Amino acid sequence: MFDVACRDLVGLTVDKMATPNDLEAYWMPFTGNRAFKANPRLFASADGMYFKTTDGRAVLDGVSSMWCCNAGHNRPRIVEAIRKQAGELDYSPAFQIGHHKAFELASRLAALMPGNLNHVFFTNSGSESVETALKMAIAYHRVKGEAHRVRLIGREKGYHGVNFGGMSVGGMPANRKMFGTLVAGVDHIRHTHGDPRNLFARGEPAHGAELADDLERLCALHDPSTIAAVIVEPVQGSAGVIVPPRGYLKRLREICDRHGILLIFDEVITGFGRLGTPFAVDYFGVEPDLVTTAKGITNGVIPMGAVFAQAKIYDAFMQGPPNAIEFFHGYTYSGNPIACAAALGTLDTYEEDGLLTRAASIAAYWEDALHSLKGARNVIDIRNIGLVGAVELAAGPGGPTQRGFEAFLKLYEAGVLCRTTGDTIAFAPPLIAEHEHIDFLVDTLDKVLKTID
Ligand code: PXG
Repeated sequence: MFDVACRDLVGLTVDKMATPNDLEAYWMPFTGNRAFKANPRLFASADGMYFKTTDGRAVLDGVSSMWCCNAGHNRPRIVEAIRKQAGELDYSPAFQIGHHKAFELASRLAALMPGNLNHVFFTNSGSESVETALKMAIAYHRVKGEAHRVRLIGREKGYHGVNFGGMSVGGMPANRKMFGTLVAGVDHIRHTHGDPRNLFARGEPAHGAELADDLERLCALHDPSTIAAVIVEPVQGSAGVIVPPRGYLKRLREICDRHGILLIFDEVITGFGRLGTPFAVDYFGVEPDLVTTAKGITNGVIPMGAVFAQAKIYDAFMQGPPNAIEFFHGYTYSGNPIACAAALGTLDTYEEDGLLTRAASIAAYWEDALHSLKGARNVIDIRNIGLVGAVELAAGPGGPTQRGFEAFLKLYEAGVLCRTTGDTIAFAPPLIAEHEHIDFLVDTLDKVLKTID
């Protein structure tokens, strides 16, 4: 049974499936399992900008898969690094023992990040990076003698992964509503989406910096001395590419400083070149206290995440007897050798191809191409920054998500992979994208939109 299922799944034709149960055992994440299994979409291989489906069609990767394959697919340095590492040191304990590549990687990452963000804690995903950063923030205040700072503030429409902390500070209702009371002591500032003056804004919208002042409302409500940290995505990704109003993030930083609150940037999507700078920290010129990353750190190829902490945070923990554990946190796979090798191969690739800044040189072309869809059927907003963008459709007669999902399916059939959230179609092509890829993506979307009622 297993052999049959495997052979058919990798054997390029789904219609040869032995029984419908061949797809049954796998409970797919964030997927309509029954619809998918009735009509599966399966990739067999990937190279550069393209996937190949099991029935031999090319699909342009319009969203770096899940916002992670920033250098495109099948990059030789990454493939070779993984292969070599597996035969050399396949695993090494993460606690009380080290290996060279984890230290080398942490140093290289720290050198990429501006300012004082020069200590790196390894995780295995964006969700784990977020949990790690939230725990660091609360524990930091405690080791500094401010154990009263325990509250965490997120933002409406925020996405910080799916574990309990990240879900609690997250602000996407569907991701929260099934899961009980979540973590206590969490509140949310308002999101920045929907100001009609910002519709079809190119890059950072002009209006709404004052929405950052909503943090003052929560400070007044809870007493700022009870707040440990505020976490935001510099650009909200999952909620549909919501670009911060000009000046908004600076203002958030100022308010945090005023009240001794740590600021966490969740750069799981914006990190590693997405905005045309290595990190959003560079793009917006705002230095948070902690930065969470994942995805592009290994080009998506091996699970890995990293939290960047300012020296003042690391230093605050380095007290007590030197052999005492300073931070009771970590994962079996923190700094896994194969993940480190993949990340080093990824950084080499980014450096050799200049990818961490390449989006800056293609952003204007991308912006013009995407905004050429203004006026297309059902399009009510278009947003972009760096090499990321979204086209928002009005909800259809079947309710929210109907048009969005139809667009996703039709784009896939027409050879373009996107992500949709509600009725927003999001794109974040690999940073190796050329004009011809952008043209194909936008032309295909244009054609698809004409077919959606
Ligand atoms: N923070 C942010 C900002 C994210 O975008 C996570 C944390 C969690 O990462 P992990 O590695 O635990 O999944 C994410 C993940 C989408 C989509 O298209 C977005 C993510 C993942 C999958 C799909 O909306 N973001």
